[in-house]
Amino acid sequence: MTITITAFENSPDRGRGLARDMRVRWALEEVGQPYEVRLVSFDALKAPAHLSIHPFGQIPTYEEGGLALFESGAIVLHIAERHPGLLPEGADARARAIMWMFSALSTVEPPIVENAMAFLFERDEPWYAERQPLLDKRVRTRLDELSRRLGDGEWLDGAFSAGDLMMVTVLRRLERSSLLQQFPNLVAYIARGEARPAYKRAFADQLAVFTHASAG
Ligand code: GTB
Repeated sequence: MTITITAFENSPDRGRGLARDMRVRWALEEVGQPYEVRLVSFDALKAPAHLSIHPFGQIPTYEEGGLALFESGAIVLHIAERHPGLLPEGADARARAIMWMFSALSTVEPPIVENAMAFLFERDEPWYAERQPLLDKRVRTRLDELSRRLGDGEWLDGAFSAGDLMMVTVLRRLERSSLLQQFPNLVAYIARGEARPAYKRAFADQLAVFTHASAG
């Protein structure tokens, strides 16, 4: 059955692989599942056809036969549960890998996104200068806690899992931030994720979309 995901026709990240289709592409590459990509414009995201799949009018979505999913976490978990390679065999280790997926999405990602959104949309507001140190602090606290837990480990819990895939994609949003540089083990952790062949294939494919869009 063909797998089709959606991605931005013209991603505002200009090919940096920061939009959330990247984690789905990476997961599919890790498990060796071929997939097709339907590119969606910003207008099409809010049109009835896309809203019938994604009620919030966003990317990514995932379609396979009669199944249609939205939410990158649910999609990556679905892929990891159906195909070997992203979740450990043992039930306890599997539960912990899923725990790290949730942790990436619900504990680490929110302060990072909040900080990025404030910079993008609120930096001209008079109160931004006062608020910004607090936003940085919230991110730094999470990075500090995560860095302590990772220590000198290669991955978060034994072998590479969907938990690492999710955490690396979340942390990549900080790639240009000085906050991340204060935690060399997290910088090295991200680099290990990015060095995986499956990551490289996924990154190249999303970059090709941007290159093609900007040439056309
Ligand atoms: N919780 C959902 C999930 O995990 O799937 C969030 C999905 C989401 O935020 N999708 C964004 C979207 O479709 C794209 S990834 N936005 C359009 C809209 O809401 O109208 C977020 C994103 C966008 C751009 C950058 N960037 O330019 O760096 C990074 C991340």
